[in-house]
Amino acid sequence: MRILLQPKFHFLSLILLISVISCKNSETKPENESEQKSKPNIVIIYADDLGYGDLSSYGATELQTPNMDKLVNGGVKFTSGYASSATCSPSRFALLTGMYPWRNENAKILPGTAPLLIDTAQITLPKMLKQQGYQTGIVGKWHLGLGDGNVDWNTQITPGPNEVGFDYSYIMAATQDRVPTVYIENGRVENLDTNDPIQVDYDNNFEGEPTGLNNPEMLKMKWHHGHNNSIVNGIPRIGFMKGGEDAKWIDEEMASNFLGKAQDYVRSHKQAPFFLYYALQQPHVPRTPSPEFVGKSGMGPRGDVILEADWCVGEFLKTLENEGLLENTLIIFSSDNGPVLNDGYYDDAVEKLGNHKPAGVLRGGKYSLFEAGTRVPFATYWQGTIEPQTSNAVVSQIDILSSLADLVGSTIQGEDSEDFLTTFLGESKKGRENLILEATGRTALRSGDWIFIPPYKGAAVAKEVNIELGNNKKYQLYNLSDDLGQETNLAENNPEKLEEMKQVYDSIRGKMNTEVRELELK
Ligand code: NG6
Ligand code: CA
Repeated sequence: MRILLQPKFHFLSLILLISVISCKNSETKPENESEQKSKPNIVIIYADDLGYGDLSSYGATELQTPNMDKLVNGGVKFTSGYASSATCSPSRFALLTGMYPWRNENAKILPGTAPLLIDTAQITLPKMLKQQGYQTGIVGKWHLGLGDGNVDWNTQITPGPNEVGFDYSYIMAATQDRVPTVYIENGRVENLDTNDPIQVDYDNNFEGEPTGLNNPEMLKMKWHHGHNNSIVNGIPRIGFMKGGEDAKWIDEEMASNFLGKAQDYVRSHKQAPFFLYYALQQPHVPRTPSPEFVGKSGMGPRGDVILEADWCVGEFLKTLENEGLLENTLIIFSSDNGPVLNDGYYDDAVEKLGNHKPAGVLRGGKYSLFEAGTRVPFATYWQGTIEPQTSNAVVSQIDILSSLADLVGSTIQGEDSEDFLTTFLGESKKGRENLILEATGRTALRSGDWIFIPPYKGAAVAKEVNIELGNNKKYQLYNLSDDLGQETNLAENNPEKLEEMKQVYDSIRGKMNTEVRELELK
């Protein structure tokens, strides 16, 4: 039976209807179906630096990503799904808090020693779900700071994910290219030998310790820009670290290690509703595929780790299936920011790219205010509940908090988070009217099909990564409906539209912001 929904038909009413129907056929339906539909397991699979064009379901022809495609093609495929930001920490902050990252002046790419970015009193996605009876876990990349800024890595590290709503955490502190290069489980470094304590410093090296800069002979991967501090597993990193030999991760095993922890979490928490934030570390640098994936893409390590990430998604889905949970689990799949090729190591990402277009038709990439910085693969999948479809609704990861609150019966709303539950479930095509996009502290506005970028000084292109940043001393205005690649700046020919966009932008972002910036440009 196909139930046609009025736009305002609420999802919970649908559940009621379904439960009434299922009562009549009680021999074929599980008794707790209504409970399962309002409190499904929730999984967010979140990739790191995966671009809008990196998936075959988003148009890639040179790479095949069948497992991610299963989520995208089997659920709602969002064509205008956004991360809040063009870099990691701000996007993760927004995902977990439902708040624009530019409201928090510390929401920038964080070093491994940064203090916890989320206030422990702040409402978060896992806290909200916990209040509704969920078990909550995170496995993978954190990059939201830990402790108070003066962490002793050899004792309990707190506050961290466990203090902002996660019952269970198995994380890397920052990024794969930043120290400390260790796994942290519930605030404790895994496999730490207390006789070999860990020290971390982002300013000064520890005496006598080799670095990428001074000891190129020790490197199996060469640095291109940055990334020339401590050497771990032959890979030079950002930041200095001493000790903790037994605790150091092996890069090539990271993907399967995180996968195993995510699978364990599902198996051991399946009795009651759970929320798992599975934050993949690929295809961020350093790109270190496991031996099975080396050379598999023909595109060098970046392509190989995308295939490996796809495999991880497939294995993870198999676990849900084998445990009988696929029909009772809402999966949200996305990426924290757009793609980058050379992000600081010589790894053939540029040289072996061939015809692949990591950003698809979009302009820019990671770090950019142009579309490819923040517009990312974004899909919601719930077998048996969400009908496969494509949606052009503008949605942001910021909206996940309020939307999931609606799903599980919470009244909590994130400060900037809009409730698009019906859109995420494929029952409506309504999206945001306005969305502020952020890239390394700068902001732009999407309103309808229009993009407004205020003037910014600074380089037009970030040379080392070879990405157009979106900076221009003039106002920029693009109409995405016929110019998805943002080639034609309509600002001068459309003063009225420009003014309208400026007003909306100022009303959200604050007029001060515009005035200060314009003054700086003079
Ligand atoms: C940059 C790093 C880059 C990457 C990025 C964070 C240099 C020169 N570049 O500062 O390699 O680590 O930070 O990426 O150090 S993110 O996806 O976590 O935001
Ligand atoms: Ca990232």
